[in-house]
Formats: sequence, structure tokens, C-alpha cells
Amino acid sequence: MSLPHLADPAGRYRTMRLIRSFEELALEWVRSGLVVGGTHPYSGQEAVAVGVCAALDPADQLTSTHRGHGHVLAKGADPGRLLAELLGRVGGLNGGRGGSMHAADFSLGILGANGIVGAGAPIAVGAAWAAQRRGEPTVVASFFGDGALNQGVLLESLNLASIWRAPVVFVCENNGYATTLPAASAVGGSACGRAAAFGIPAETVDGMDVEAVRAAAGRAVERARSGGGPSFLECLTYRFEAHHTMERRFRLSYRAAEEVASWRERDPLATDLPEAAAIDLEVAELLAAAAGFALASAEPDPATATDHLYASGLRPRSGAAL
Ligand SMILES: Cc1ncc(C[n+]2csc(CCOP(=O)(O)OP(=O)(O)O)c2C)c(N)n1
Ligand SMILES: [Mg+2]
Repeated sequence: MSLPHLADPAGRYRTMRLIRSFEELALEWVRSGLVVGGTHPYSGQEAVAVGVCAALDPADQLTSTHRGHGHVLAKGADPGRLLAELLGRVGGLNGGRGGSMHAADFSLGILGANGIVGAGAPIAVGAAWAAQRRGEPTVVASFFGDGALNQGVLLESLNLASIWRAPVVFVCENNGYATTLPAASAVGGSACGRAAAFGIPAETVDGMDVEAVRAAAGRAVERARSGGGPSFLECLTYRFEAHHTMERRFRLSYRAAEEVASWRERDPLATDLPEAAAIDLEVAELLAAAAGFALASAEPDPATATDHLYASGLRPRSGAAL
């Protein structure tokens, strides 16, 4: 059974709108100082998260990135709890201790956003291998950017997934840049070529088209679930905002205004769905309630600052400084 909130075009549009509006609110909260430290906005890339998650079942899992809000929301995380996480409040997905780059909800198969570029991939392969060993039908989607293509750990993960025939769908969100570095001048060969070198079927898809992503992800998920092993999708996409909210402080000019404008013309949210305006209103109300929940959530008690630093059962060595 696919994720119920992504089962039809209206649900997929609603979720893309939720992600876009969430990111706009998060940006506002960063600018006003409510969110400390900033975020990596996902605006522009919504069709990738939603298209891939639309091909997943509720029990399937994912690993995410530093730009993770879209993946987490697409899999079904509560927007109020994600906002509370950004604020560092106790009502957050992780009690406010993870923040934007470490949002997780294991109950929904969200194994975590991740601040280390490429680091979600080995987690995904491990989770998929564990499911395979247990005889469970779980598929794991692993999102990463073009920048991760040059991380050794990603190549090691592709290799292990291939030899173990692990049920992983590797999803490369090629948005053209790793921070300010153009992929065109940083990635030797091609994204799909890397997967092909490990014997993994790979395809490139229009990452601005949610239905194209869903169709390609559907083929990959089907292959993984039926024992056919991993697949690799390169989704061509673009981030509409800065790499990080901090970027506005530096006058960076690595992307031409015309380039940004031409990708904005291909906005994945452009739709002719007749119910789009009603959905937009519905999402605005949902997000207002989510913001209310997050803002009303308590600040953590400073006395709990060192909680969760050790796995359960372990104690700091006596005398060790905390
Ligand atoms: C291992 C590692 N190296 C460097 C960084 C700093 N860093 C954070 S995001 C980023 C760029 C990542 O680019 P990409 O994978 O294309 O993802 P995008 O930001 O475009 O979504 C870098 C270099 C990091 N977090 N982890
Ligand atoms: Mg990138």
C-alpha cells in the first residue's frame, strides 16, 4: 500500500505545497531570529521528495541529507513537530536536540536527515541489508546531492548494495551545485556512470516533474522489493533559494540570474489541478496550526542538557568530565 497522502495527484500537489510553504515559513523564522543557525531550503526540489515517496509503502524507510525538510515531510512527518525541532523545543521530532539537519522519525521509517555529505548512503544500505536478513519486504530510499557523488563512502555504499543485492533506491538530487561549486566542473564522468560501474541499473529523470519521478521510482522500488537489488536515479533539479540561509550575508554570484529564472519557470508546483487553490488554503491553515503548536511548545529544561548523550545502559565513566 502506497503512502495514503501521496496516493493521487491532488495529494502529491498538497504535499509539494506543504513543503514549499514550510520552507517559506522557516526562512521567515530564520530571518526574524526565531530559528537559530539557519537552514538549507528545499524549495524547487519538491517533486523529487514527493515523487520518490509516492512510490514507497508506509513501512519503507529513507535516509536524508542536510537539505532534508522535504524528504521528512513527504514521508509523512508532522509539520508542527518539525517546526518545533527547528526551534529546539521539547515538542520537536527529536525533542529539539537534532535541529534541521538531524530530523528523524523512526516510527515513519525516517532514519534521519544528516549533516555529513554522503553519510546517509551507508545507513540506507545497512538498514536494507538488515531488512533483507529479517525477511522483511522493506525498501530504503537514500537521498543525496551531486556533491555526494565525490564522497568515497557513497561509492563504497554502491558496491556493498550491489554485491548484497540490497533493496535500496539511491536518489541523486542533481541540483547543479555543491554549495557554490558547479557539478559540471566537479563530477568526472556521470552520476549514472558511477552506478553502472557497480552493476546497478541507473536512469536520469526530470526532477521537476513529480509524475516522471514517481514512475521512475516505482520501477526502482519494484525491482528492489522483488529481489532485483538496488537502483540509482539521477533527478535533474534546482534549488530556488540559497545553499544555506546564511548565504545572503555574503554577496555570492555563482549562479546567473537568468539561470535561476529559467528554472523557476519550470516550478514543480505549477499545476492545472482545478482544486489547487482550495488545497493552498487548506495547507495555509494546516501550517498556521503547526506554527502555533511549535511556538507553544516548551523550551527544554537546561538540567536535561546531557540526556541522550550515551546509549541507554551506558554511563559516563566515573570522574570523566562531561
Ligand atoms: C563530508 C562533508 N564535507 C563537506 C561538508 C560541507 N557541506 C555541507 S553541504 C555541502 C554541499 C553539498 O552539495 P550537494 O551534495 O550537491 O547537496 P546540495 O547542497 O546541493 O543539496 C558541503 C560541501 C559536509 N557537511 N560534509
Ligand atoms: Mg547539489
